[in-house]
Amino acid sequence: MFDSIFRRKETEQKVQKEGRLPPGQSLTQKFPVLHYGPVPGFNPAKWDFHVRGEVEQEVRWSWEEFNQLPRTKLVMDIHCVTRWSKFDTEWEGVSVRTLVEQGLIKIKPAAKYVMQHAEYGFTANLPLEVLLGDNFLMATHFDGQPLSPDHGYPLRGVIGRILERDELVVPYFWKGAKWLRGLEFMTADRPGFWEQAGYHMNADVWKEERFGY
Ligand SMILES: Nc1nc2c(c(=O)[nH]1)N[C@H]1C(S)=C(S)[C@@H](COP(=O)(O)O)O[C@H]1N2
Ligand SMILES: [Mo]
Repeated sequence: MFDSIFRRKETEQKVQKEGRLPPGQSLTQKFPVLHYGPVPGFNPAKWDFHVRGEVEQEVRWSWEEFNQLPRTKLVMDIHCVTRWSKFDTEWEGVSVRTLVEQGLIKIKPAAKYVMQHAEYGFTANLPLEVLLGDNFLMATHFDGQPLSPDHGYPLRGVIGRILERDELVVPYFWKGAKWLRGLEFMTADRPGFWEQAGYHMNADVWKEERFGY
C-alpha cells in the first residue's frame, strides 16, 4: 500500500520533469470509470455504425463490416477533466483519418465540426481537424484486450497526447464517446452532452479549458 503510493508519486515526478503532466492534473495507475447513466448491452446483429451529415455518401457499417476496416495502434497519454492522467496507454482500432485517406468516408468541404453519437443519445463534439488528427481513434481494444463494457465495449472514441507530436491539439478525455455508434459531420459547432452541462467546447488540456467557452 505505502509502497504503491510511493511509486505513484515517483512516477508522477518523472512525467512532470518530462513535461508530460498538464496543469492541475495528477497521475493515476488505475483506470477510473466515468460516465452518465447505465452501461449499454451489445448485440452484434443489431449494432451498426452510421456516418452522416456533410458527407458525399452516408454510410452504415454492420459490426462485421466495421471489423474489416483498416486498423491502427496508438500509444497516448490521456487526461481526464476530473484531474487524473494516465500515461502510455495502448489502444487499437480505426482511425477516421485513415478512412478519409482511403476514400471510405468522403467528407464535403463544408464540414468543419464532428459530433460523435453514442448509445442512449450521448454526444461529444470536436473540430474536424482534431478528429482527423493521429491522436483520435475509434478504439475497440485497450492494452491488447477488447474494451471492457464499462470502458465502452465494443467501440469508443479516444483522444490524448502522442509523444513528440506537439502540433496535435490534446483535449480532455471526455471528448471520446464510449459506446460509439456514429459520426455526424457538421458545418457549425454544436455542444455535446457534457458541453451542454457547461464543459468546454474545445477542451484543450494544456490551456486548462475545463469549463465554459
Ligand atoms: N457514452 C458516454 N461516453 C462518455 C461519457 C459518458 O457519460 N457517456 N463520459 C465521458 C467522460 S466525462 C470521461 S472522463 C470518459 C471516461 O472514460 P473511462 O470511463 O473509460 O475512463 O468517457 C467519456 N465518454
Ligand atoms: Mo469526465
